[in-house]
Amino acid sequence: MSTAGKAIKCKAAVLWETHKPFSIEEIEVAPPKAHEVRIKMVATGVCRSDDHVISGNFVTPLPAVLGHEGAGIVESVGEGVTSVKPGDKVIILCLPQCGECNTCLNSKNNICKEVRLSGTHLTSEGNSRITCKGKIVYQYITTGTFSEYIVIKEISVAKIDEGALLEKVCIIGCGFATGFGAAINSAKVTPGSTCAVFGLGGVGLSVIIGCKTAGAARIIGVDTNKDRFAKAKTVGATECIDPRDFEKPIQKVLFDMMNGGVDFCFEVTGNPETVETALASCHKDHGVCVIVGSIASWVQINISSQLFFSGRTLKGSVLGGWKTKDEIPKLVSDCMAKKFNLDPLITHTLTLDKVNEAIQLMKNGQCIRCVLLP
Ligand code: PAD
Ligand code: ZN
Repeated sequence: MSTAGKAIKCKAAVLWETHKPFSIEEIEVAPPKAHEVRIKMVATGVCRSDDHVISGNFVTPLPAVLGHEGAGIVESVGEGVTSVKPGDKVIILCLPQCGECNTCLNSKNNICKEVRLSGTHLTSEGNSRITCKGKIVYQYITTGTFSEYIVIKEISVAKIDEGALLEKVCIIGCGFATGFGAAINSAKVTPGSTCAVFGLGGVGLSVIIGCKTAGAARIIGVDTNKDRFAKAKTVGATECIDPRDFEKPIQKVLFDMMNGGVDFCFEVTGNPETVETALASCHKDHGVCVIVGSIASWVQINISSQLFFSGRTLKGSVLGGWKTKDEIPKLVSDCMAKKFNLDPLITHTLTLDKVNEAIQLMKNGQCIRCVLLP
């Protein structure tokens, strides 16, 4: 029997308060309104940005369904939806592409104005299509993929190849696209160059894959968790170092190793202190430093003015600079064409009801990406 036009009762992982575990709740997902799409989620990755909400580093209205890195199948569509239809395999875009705002019309930008206008809310009415025990449950960054069903705007979803393995390609929705694009689009890593990547989680390892794809000659992985080194080398790091193994500050180590610093450096730990370190690790005349790690909005960063008496560039990068609706499906096709391999990044697969275990594995540094199956 068709579920179109009716509310769907299903399970989701709801965060009621920060610093507390998720509870698996029965929720009600309303039918999609105009320009909205209801999706049956098939797989969703767990990203550090979800944990930033639990720990209070990202402030978002609660209760909420978190999760923003997912893939699924369209169940039904609201009026006026033209780019997807029921039965289509889709990837969730945690950064929308409305195609009409100044950002979307500018080839150099990807942070669609819709993400700022609507914030965490799904619609212009400031709503969510999810309720639990009669209360509105917000959808984190308009997505909320830790759920069996979600309703999102058409601009936040893209059709992908029929043959795509959703359990795998879901991580392209955030972690992979973010890291890979930071190297390819934001830094524009050049062939034969030298790179350093601070933080070897799912995002940092994806930066390494991007640097390798761009033809970098040396890629140095930097992490305080040595368990990450073998994996970093599998995906393309030429060497890995732990800052705690040196008496000198790590930026001096990299300066000496690389004759004045690396050509491209990436901060992917999310620590405010590492921003200055990563910038100082860049070549003083031409180094480019890209900040990928997310830092709480109220944190100020201290950077020595001397670092700017140089030719260094410091820049940010959101979701790898991709124009999401146009380009994320192409990344899925590239994955299917084996242009890159996501297997080393997915270390765990669990059912959605094990979401708290997945968060713990991430916090303990035991997993790279855990994919949850709703
Ligand atoms: P993760 O926690 O899996 O990986 C972070 C890694 O950094 C771990 O391996 C840590 O051991 C390592 N680390 C922590 N502190 C240090 C340190 N001082 N020196 C060296 N290594 C250290 O996270 P992730 O890969 O899922 O995400 C990384 C960051 O990227 C995180 O802050 C997340 O919120 C952010 C992010 N940003 C965007 C974006 O669009 N800019 C998108 C997605 C994620
Ligand atoms: Zn993410």
